[in-house]
This record gives sequence, structure tokens and C-alpha cells, in this order.
Amino acid sequence: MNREMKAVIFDLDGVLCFTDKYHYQAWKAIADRLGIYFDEKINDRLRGISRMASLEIILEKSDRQYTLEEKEVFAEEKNAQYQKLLQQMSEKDMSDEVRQTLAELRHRGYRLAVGSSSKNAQFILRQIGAVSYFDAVADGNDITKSKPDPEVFLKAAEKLGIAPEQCVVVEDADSGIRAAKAGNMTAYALGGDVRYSGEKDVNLLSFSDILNYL
Ligand code: B16
Ligand code: MG
Repeated sequence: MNREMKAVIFDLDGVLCFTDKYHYQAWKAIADRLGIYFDEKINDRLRGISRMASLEIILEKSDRQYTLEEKEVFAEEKNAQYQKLLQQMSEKDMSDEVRQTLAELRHRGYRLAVGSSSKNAQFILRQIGAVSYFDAVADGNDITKSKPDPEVFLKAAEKLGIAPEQCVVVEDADSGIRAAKAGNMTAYALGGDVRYSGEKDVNLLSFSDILNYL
């Protein structure tokens, strides 16, 4: 056990499971209807950031301005479509590697939490059978400022009752790595997109690689 660290806070989308394709399908339907160009590369820029901030990025390619009311309707439509797609998620959407690593971290005495920008985090955790691994969940419903603001991770640490300096964050998005560092936490980067993120402390080779550091 790494004696300086007492807790591990996991990002959800892109770390514990993958919902990118559902976000993409749901946003794509709206972008197509509005005649706005949208592709998977733009979708990658939406990782870890809030629903409204995601919509603003999509609307960068629009040649007309939309009112706040219109934007709220688009965001609600997207979410309704996204929630329909999430119904098909099941325990198969969280790998054995992730399950075994979480169980081993608990066995080693770490407190575990989820720190996600998503307002659908609790639903997703139930769908994939992940609820019982965690002592706390902080998500998009608990915060006013989305990553790269540290609020969601500080909230998770507070719910765990552990000082931020004793928390490790595991993240797949640059916005999440920056949020962890802004909150005085140790940041482990997982996945190709964050390998070169300037502020991370460790590049993980795989999810179970966490066990080599803790
Ligand atoms: P929702 P994470 C993030 O989750 C997603 O990566 C991001 O693409 C999404 O826009 C955001 O949640 C908000 O999601 O619309 O469900 O509230 O990576 O922080 O677990
Ligand atoms: Mg993520």
C-alpha cells in the first residue's frame, strides 16, 4: 500500500466504462437536424465536459446564433435520446479487469469514489453493476462548475472524508487531469488522449496498472 494515499477517485466515462458512442449518436442526431457538421473528432473534444459546454462546442460550426431557451431544448432532447441508448448498457460494459482491480484496491484498504461530470452517472453505475464497489459518488448533480474546475473531485474527497492530498484521480480526459491537479490531487492518466497531457503524474499502461503504484 502507498502510505501517502488513502483514496482513489475514478472518472466514469472513458475510465470505468465507455459511453462515447452513445453521446456521439445522440449529439449527431441533433447536429444533422440543424445542418451542423459534427464528427467523431469533434466528439472527442466533449470528453469530461458538461452537457451545455458540449453543446457550445458543437454550435461553433453553426452559422446562426441560438437563444438560451433553444439551447436548453437541444440539450434536453440530446439527453432524452442519450438516456434511451443507455438502457442497453449492462454488466458486460464494465470489464473483469476493472472489477478485479477495484476489488483488490478495496482489499488493500483504499476508499473508492466516482467523480463524474455526468448527471446520468448513478444510472450508468446501476446499469453496469458497479454501485457496490464505491464508498461515494460525486457527479454532475453535485456541482456548479464542470471539469477542469476541481469541484467534482473535491466533492468526492469530502464525501469520503479524505484530504485532497491523499487522493489519487484516474482520468481519461485532459480537462479531468487539470481538475485533479487544481484540487491538489495526484493524477493518473489512462488512455491515448491524455498520455501527453502536461500535468499528469503517472501514465497508466492499463486499468490494472494502478495496482503497481498503490
Ligand atoms: P451528461 P465523465 C462526462 O462524464 C462525459 O465524458 C462527457 O462527454 C459528458 O458531456 C458529461 O459527462 C456530461 O454528461 O450529459 O450525462 O450529464 O467523463 O466526467 O464521467
Ligand atoms: Mg471521462
